[in-house]
Amino acid sequence: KILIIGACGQLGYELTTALRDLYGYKNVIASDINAPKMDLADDFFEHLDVLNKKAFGEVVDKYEIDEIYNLAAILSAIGEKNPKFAWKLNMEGLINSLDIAREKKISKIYWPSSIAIFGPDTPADMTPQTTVMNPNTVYGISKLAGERWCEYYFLKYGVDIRSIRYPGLIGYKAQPGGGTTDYAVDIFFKALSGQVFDCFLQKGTMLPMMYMPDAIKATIELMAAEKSNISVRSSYNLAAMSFGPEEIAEAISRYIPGFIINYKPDFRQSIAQSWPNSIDDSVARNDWGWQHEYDLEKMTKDILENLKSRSGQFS
Ligand code: VAH
Repeated sequence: KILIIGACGQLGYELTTALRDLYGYKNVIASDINAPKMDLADDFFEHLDVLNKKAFGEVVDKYEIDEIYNLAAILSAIGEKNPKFAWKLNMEGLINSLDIAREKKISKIYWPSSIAIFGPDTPADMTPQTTVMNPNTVYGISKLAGERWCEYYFLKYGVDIRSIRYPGLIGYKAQPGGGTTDYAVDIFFKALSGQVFDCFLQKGTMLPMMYMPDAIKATIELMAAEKSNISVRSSYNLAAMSFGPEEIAEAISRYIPGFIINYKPDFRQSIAQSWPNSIDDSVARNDWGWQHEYDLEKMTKDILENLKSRSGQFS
């Protein structure tokens, strides 16, 4: 049985539905501190605060869980507004997960890291798996420290922890939660509703990005990989595409002529500038055969087609 922590989040919601399609919903227990979205509100949903280790252990025992995905986190932008809580949730939530995995002999545990673990003095182009990492956001600091804890629990206690350094994730099925890359989600909704889009990043701010179906595929592939093929127990670099706001706006205006983007950078500009332009993910490609499917053009087409059919617009 699988337990998803943070199942109502941007990644958690799509991972829960993908794993339920794969293994049957009775085998994938969704949990979150927030109320469940409608199609998660079934008898396999638990209200769970990942900081409450006792309740966490009780859920693991109740369902005889043997695989945990801990996706609970405060992301980069919100983390800068509430740094102490971001550190507490991101770190204590991970440590609780690692301890429960160790104490209850959980077979595999997943925890997401991020390109936010890289900092302003990290080589910014084709950033390698191992390099200088001096993050200057609390979110990045917590994810870098978390990677160190993951490797420690693997080496010292044999906990089978697996992790991916996600780029900015773009999906249309669940609202993102306060990240710096989330302009690339909001832009689609604004374009489809005919509004001008005010982008909180400057033109030309290149960032590594990935369409959610690729991120879900990579997560499932990594968790299914042979243990002997996994050479990285901190967290894997992963990449698909890199673009700046003007490029995604241009891709959208090919489908929605006249779409207008304005640039009104705010505090998130400095966060974005501290991250790489592009990522070298050759270790993931070598270890477990990672291969992305969506580039900017293919993603834009897929999102607009799905959002249009969903809202009945332009049908
Ligand atoms: C954020 N979406 O913006 C997350 C992600 C690389 C960015 O970690 O905080």
